[in-house]
Amino acid sequence: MHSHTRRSGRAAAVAVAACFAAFSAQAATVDVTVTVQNLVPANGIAFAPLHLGFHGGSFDAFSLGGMATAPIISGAEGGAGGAWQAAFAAADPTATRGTVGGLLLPGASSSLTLRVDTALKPLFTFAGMVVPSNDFFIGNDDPAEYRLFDAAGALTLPSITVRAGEIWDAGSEVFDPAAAAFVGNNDLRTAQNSVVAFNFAELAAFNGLATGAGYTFSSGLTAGSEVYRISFEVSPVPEPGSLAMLTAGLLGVGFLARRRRVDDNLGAMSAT
Ligand SMILES: [Ca+2]
Ligand SMILES: [Ca+2]
Repeated sequence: MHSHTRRSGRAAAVAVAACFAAFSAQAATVDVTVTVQNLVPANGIAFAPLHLGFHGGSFDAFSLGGMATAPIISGAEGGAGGAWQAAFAAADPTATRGTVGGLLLPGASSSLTLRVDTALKPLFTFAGMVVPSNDFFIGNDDPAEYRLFDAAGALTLPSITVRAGEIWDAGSEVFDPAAAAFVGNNDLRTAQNSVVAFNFAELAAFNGLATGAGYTFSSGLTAGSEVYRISFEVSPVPEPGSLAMLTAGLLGVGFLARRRRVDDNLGAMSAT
């Protein structure tokens, strides 16, 4: 009778281990909530919607010292980002892409949840226009700069904080308040024909202008000022397939437990 119990116990343990192994094989896919926050004080810079993607590393939208091309210009001039999204999709067809937030005013935040395969897409890339400006943006030059997930699928980088000294000038549009988004007519532009460079000091040249949100702009930034944060939160996704296997496995354990009781009863009966 005791040997029956031990054998049934081992079988149950094997069944549980098997179904949890099947479950964790699917656990590389998780729901990731991306929260963006504008960290600057009132009356400072705002941000256009953030274009973002989880990916494998093959999309590089721009480089320091290089001419800005259509993808990053579409993010930096006006913020629409259509060419950025299209170029990302072409370079990395399996990337999980999205856009979060509307016009993100000082102090505001916004969130988006995406389902991400952390094994195939451990890297994070982003681009968003800074306003008021003609062609300023935030984004990562190196596609591999932000690795969010380790090989086991654990989130190892819970947030990215952007400082004023990391704001880019695309070098594609000449500084001109009359043509700058948020304070002027964004449809006007004069080609700059320069290269991508760091530049936040020029933002102060918009001080005193009325913004599209109704406040009078005041930059108030130093290079170390935190201007933007992107935070990540992960929650598990039990997929229907693995959930069914888990349920079947647990039902199997129930069956073994019932059979053990029957075996024990039979043993007890034969002993009489
Ligand atoms: Ca680059
Ligand atoms: Ca410029």
